[in-house]
Amino acid sequence: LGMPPNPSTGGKGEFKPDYDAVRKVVEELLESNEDYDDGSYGPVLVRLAWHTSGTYDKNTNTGGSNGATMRFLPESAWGANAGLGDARDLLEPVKQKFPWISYSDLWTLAGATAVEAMGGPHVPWRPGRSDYALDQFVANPDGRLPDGDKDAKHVRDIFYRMGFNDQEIVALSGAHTLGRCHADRSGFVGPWTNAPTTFSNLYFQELTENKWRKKKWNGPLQYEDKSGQLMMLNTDMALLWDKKFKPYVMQYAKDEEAFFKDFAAAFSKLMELGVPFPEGSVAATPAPQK
Ligand code: ZEM
Repeated sequence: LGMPPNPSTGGKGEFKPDYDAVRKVVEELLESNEDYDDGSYGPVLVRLAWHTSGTYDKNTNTGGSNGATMRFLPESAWGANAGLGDARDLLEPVKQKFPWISYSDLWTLAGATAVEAMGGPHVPWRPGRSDYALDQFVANPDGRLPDGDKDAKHVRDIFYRMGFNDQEIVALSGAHTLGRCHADRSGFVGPWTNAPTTFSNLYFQELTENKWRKKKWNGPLQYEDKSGQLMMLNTDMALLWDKKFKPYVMQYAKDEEAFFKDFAAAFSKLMELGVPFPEGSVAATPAPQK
């Protein structure tokens, strides 16, 4: 606390950043406001970690979580990032408490912490991101994040650009077991599952076992189940309709262990895209023995 970030300038007592202490404070924040959505900030923190990372373009090696560029306009005001101010604001006191951590490390660590705290797998995470100053980078163009009303080709265009394959795309999409859509953020409405604050493979079970039909309303194209309570985006349905995506959807619906393992690997990879980890930095810490 209040210690210099660089061990080499830390004087006699060597400074060791305590990332577990950061995790603990994030965990305490998750259910600190029972009036927020379904009672947890977990889902919106996972979405922050995803959107800060999902700007990555492997062809130009631009975008990604390094830099925490969502602190600045225009990225902070992209339509795709609507509502993520809640997540950034929630983490601001954590940044104040641990000034040595970068925003980019904090936002991704919070996402990894939230997944695990909500009952999901341990997501391998390592530090090493730094925050760009405003004059240190070229702003990412808008349009790098996916649109929910589009098709499988769009989903592939977006995720292949980051360097993911079909299996990883389906695994990552399982994050929609968490949280909900908000009319005032994306225009879509409702949760994907009846347990939006628990990380599980329920999203895939709903996708494959429930009956989905177009919602009749004035809002954007989305699907609803018979109860009208649960929803799917067109991009969610596309996973079921696409011959190459579907086998993974079926597998994850049946095998939660396989989903957890593949999600943890893909989410960890997502949060590391474009991050210049120092030479010799070991691969992200593996899951602890349980
Ligand atoms: Zn989402 N996502 N997402 N996503 N997402 C929303 C909410 C959440 C897409 C999408 O358009 C939307 C991934 C992939 C894709 C989460 C995690 C991850 C919402 C609702 C939309 C519209 C936003 C709102 O109104 O608040 C599309 C089109 C995707 C790919 C094709 C991936 C990958 C994710 C993580 C690994 C999460 C956790 C939420 C819930 C947020 C909340 O506040 O409850």
